[in-house]
Formats: sequence, C-alpha cells, structure tokens
Amino acid sequence: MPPKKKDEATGPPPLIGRMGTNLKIGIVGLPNVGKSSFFNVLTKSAATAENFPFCTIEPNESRVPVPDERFEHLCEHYKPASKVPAYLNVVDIAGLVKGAHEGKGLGNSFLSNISACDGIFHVVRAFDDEEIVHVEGDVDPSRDLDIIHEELMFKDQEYLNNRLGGLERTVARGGDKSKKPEYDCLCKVRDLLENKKWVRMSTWDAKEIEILNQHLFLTSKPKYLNIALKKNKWLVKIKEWIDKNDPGAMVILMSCAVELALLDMSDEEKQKYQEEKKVTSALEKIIVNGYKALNLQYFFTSGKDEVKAWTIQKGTKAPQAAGKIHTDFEKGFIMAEVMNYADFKEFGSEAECKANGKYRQKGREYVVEDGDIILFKFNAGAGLTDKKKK
Ligand SMILES: Nc1nc2c(ncn2[C@@H]2O[C@H](COP(=O)(O)OP(=O)(O)OP(=O)(O)O)[C@@H](O)[C@H]2O)c(=O)[nH]1
Ligand SMILES: [Mg+2]
Repeated sequence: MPPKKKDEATGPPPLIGRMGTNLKIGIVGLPNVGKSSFFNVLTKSAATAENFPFCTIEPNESRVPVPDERFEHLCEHYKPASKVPAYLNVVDIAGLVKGAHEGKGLGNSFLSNISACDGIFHVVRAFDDEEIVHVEGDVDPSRDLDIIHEELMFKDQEYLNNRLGGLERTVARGGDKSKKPEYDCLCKVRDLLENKKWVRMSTWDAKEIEILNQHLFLTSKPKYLNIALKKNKWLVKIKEWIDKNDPGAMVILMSCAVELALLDMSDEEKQKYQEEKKVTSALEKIIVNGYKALNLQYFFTSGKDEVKAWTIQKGTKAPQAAGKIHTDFEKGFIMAEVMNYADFKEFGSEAECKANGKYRQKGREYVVEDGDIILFKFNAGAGLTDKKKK
C-alpha cells in the first residue's frame, strides 16, 4: 500500500512502517535460544521446539488476544453473546546466525521473513543449561545481541549500497533532481548504519518518513523489544549492552519454564505458584507492549449482542475508524457517539453517561482515542440508520 501523504486530511499522521491494522511482530534471535518455546507459551500453540539449531525453518504464525481489563469490564457489564478482543499477530521465525546477510545458515530467506514483519521481539538466551546446544559454543547474551543487531544492519547496508549506487548516477551527477530528497535521506541512513545506529534510532520528518516507508529497512522497524530469558547473573551485562548500543530499548525478563508451568493453572493456582516461587508471568506485559509497539490501539463497540475491540492505528479519525466496521459506515459517516471508558466505568452505564453529559457526539475530525466506546451513525442511502457493528 503506498504511504499516505502528509497533508492528506484523513487517516493517521505518517509513521515509520507499514500502514494498516493487520500488522505482525516477528520473533527473532539466534538458533536454539527458545524462540519457538516462547511462541508456544505466548500463543498457546504447539510449534516444534527441539534441542537443535534450525528446528524452525518455515515461519509459524498465530495470534494472541490482547489482555485488557476494560474489555473484561464491558463483557461483564453487557454479558454479550459474542466477545471479540483485539489480537496481536505473532510470527516465529527461523534462527539467524552470524553471516546470515551473506547467506550463512538460512541466510536471506530468514531475513525476508523478518522484513515481512512490522516489529521485532528479540529473544536472547540468558539461561545456562549444558544440555541445550548454543551455536556459538557458550552462553553470552551481549555477544548474541551484537550478532543479531549487526546482521540486520549489514542486510540494510547491502540493500542501501545497491540503491544508492543507482541514485548517485542519476542525482549526484546532475541528473533527475526529483530524486534528490530520496538520495539525501538514504545518505542519512548510510551514515547512521556506518555508525552502528539503527534507522529507528534517529528522528525523521514527515517527508523522510514517506521515503523510508518505500524502503522498509530492517533496522527501521519502529519497535524492538528484548526478551531475555531469566538468569540474574547476565542482567548487568545485558543492561550495559543496551545502554551502549540501544538506549531506551525495553527489556522484559521471562522464563519459558515458568510460563509453561502457569499455562494450565486456574487464577488461584497461578497466584499461589507465583507467590511460592517468587516469580511473575511476563506474558501480559509482552503482549500489551508488543501491540503498542506496532502503533496500534482499539476502540470498542458494545451491546448485548457483542462486545468487540476494533484495531486501528494511532491517530485514526472517526470516519476511518467507522470504515473498519464496514465501508458503508465510512462512506455515509454522520457522527460518532462516544463514551470515554473511564466515564463509563465511573457512571456505571450508558444511561448514566447520557444523564451526566458524558455521551458525546463527534464529527469527521475527531481522532479516536484508545478505549473509546463508540456508536457510529451513518447514512445508508435510505435515511439515518444507526448500527453498532456487523
Ligand atoms: N533450560 C531451558 N531450556 C529452554 C528454555 N527455553 C527453551 N529451552 C529449550 O531450548 C531448546 C530449543 O528451544 P526452541 O524453542 O526450539 O528454540 P528456537 O530458538 O526456536 O530454535 P530454532 O528454531 O532451531 O532456531 C529446546 O530443547 C527447549 O526446550 C529455557 O528457558 N530454559
Ligand atoms: Mg524454533
């Protein structure tokens, strides 16, 4: 899909990355570090996870409901026949080895699988277990972070060099001036990569973002979480690495063994287990942050038939949000009747929100907020109709 223009009146402001709501986050890391095990506990899937490198070759894809107490509260309130939460799409990708950009391991096919994703969960092994083979011979999370970081940068550099070579011929030697902004932007990318910085670590204006979105560099993936498997002795080294190479990157510690044990427990059993073992499940935090990293949010439609979370990109205006439900809603958009979730919770019902002036009518320019509860009114051709969803 072509990137939207800056001055286009509708739709979200430009962001680095693909447009749309069907975005996915890829699980990336060295071979045999626990990516598929993580994918399985996260999405409650049964992808093969065995103790040998390159166990995964073809990507495994699944989706996981985004936990949200607002959604739970609405379901509790309306007791609807159908409940549809928001979902995070997750892809378990084959392991990446040093030299992948030159074709080592699964090489380029692996890298194209990352390219098809919109964000990255980087799984770093920080558990000692002599039984589990490490492709580099021993456990060292900082070295592993370096390898993955560099492979993605090398791949971008390779792509960039090809692209810049052609542009140099047309622009730098006095040819097509219209290509100059692209040339300048890509030179900025080249400088960043030469300084071992990821594209997403710099600031870009709207025009540059449009250009970047024609290229979708691996290191421009605007979201990047490190998930270190728990073992405290490695923590200091990991933090040092982050401060030096990727300041501000989010680190979430998790243990597949703990998550696996918790998987089939009731809420009470979970609580008891976590208290006894002094451990905490990290899955909710991982899912919620992964979803946010993709610049996604949702609004709700709610009633006795259905409570549903509708995924939109941040910055989406009311007519386009309506269009997520049905194109007719966008075409014939009249208004959005909006309750803020906090108001709904405070006043306890739609009727009370109305009585207290918290049921607001919003027009075409309204930018939908995360967690809004909306009823769209639209003109279906034969007069005013209101519908919550189809
Ligand atoms: N001790 C320990 N072993 C783990 C942990 N997580 C995964 N493993 C084991 O590590 C081995 C590799 O796990 P996978 O999930 O297949 O690893 P992967 O990264 O998907 O591997 P590839 O697909 O080959 O790249 C399996 O034997 C897992 O049981 C962990 O937290 N602790
Ligand atoms: Mg695997």
